[in-house]
Amino acid sequence: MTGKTGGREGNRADDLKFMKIALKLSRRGMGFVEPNPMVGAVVVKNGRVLSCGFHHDFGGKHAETMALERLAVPGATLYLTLEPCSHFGKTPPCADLIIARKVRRVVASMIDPNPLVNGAGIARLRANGIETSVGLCREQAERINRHYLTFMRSGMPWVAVHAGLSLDGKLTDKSGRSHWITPPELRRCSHSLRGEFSAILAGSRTILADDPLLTLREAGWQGKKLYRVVLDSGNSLPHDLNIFKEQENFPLVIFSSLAAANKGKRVPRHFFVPADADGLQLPAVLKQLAGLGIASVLVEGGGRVNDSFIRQRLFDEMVLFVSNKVVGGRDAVQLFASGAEDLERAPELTGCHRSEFADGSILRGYRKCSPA
Ligand code: AOF
Ligand code: ZN
Repeated sequence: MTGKTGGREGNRADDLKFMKIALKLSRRGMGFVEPNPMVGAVVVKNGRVLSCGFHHDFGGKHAETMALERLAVPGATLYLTLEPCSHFGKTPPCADLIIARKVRRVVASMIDPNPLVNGAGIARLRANGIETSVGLCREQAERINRHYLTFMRSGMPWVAVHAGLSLDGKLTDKSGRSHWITPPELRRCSHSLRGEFSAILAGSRTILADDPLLTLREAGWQGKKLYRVVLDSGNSLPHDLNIFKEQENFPLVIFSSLAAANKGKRVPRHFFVPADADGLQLPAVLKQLAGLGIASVLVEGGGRVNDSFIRQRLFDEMVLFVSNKVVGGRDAVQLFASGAEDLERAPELTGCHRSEFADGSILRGYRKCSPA
């Protein structure tokens, strides 16, 4: 969708160059802004960048305000990775600030699906004589904000399944040990991966077997709030486990079955949901997480939990850390142990990206049919 209300069109190559800067900027809010979007803003006049901004953290200033608050820029062009807001939320409408600053032209990557905005930001700019254009780098902008868009459109979090595998798709060796399947270099990356999400989720078996902290200790993520979600249908986690530590920065959320509710709540955010032969009903779990404002979940296993998310097609993305080892063995746990009904219905990834390391690789892709 593009539209003009006077003034000359900008140079396409320049538009692309400045929008790329805005997109790159927007990513600096990654991990800190959810469930709100990552947004980048660049103010340009006569081919020069006058100022820029991005959304730093949840509830903070919007990107447009960061870029325009101390600047009167009559005649400038503003590049935005998302339509400006038109509503009074935690902050006043950015569309009004853009009008007040006398911006001549706004180039935005996409319309904001937030029902409070949904085209009204762009409409207000146009009604005030500002030239607008929407859709430049839309695909890239949508991919960057895939968590936000899924959460806004479906009311459910974006789900990524994460696993460390041998070259032949095993999560463990035949004695059931998993810890050393992925080499140390890749394991470090897997910690940083947590930073991109609002929550990490694991099953009680993994928690009991490994007693992990499931926190985020990598540089660059200080101050980030990361929910730790544990599926414990029987409500029987002993209180001395590491997972009960550090709840201030890493709030613990537990899900147990309705049948285990009589054992009481172990943490303030302890929810009881229906269970069936498969375990806890995962759509009910995800719905509850969405209710906490969690827009993205990284599923970290173990084998059974990953298998349930894959079998029920309740994932949007897969991030696989693949070592160069061939482990083999009929008893070794596989990534998708229950298996597809047939080849045609096997889950498939698209838009895959592979990073190579000395001792393995990281494969990242979206489930075909997922919105990204
Ligand atoms: C952001 N950052 O840079 C832009 C947003 O609750 P509020 O007032 O922070 O408003 C959140 C909504 O504002 C958000 O869902 C989106 O529709 C719009 N734009 N939000 O957090 C930004 N530009
Ligand atoms: Zn705004």
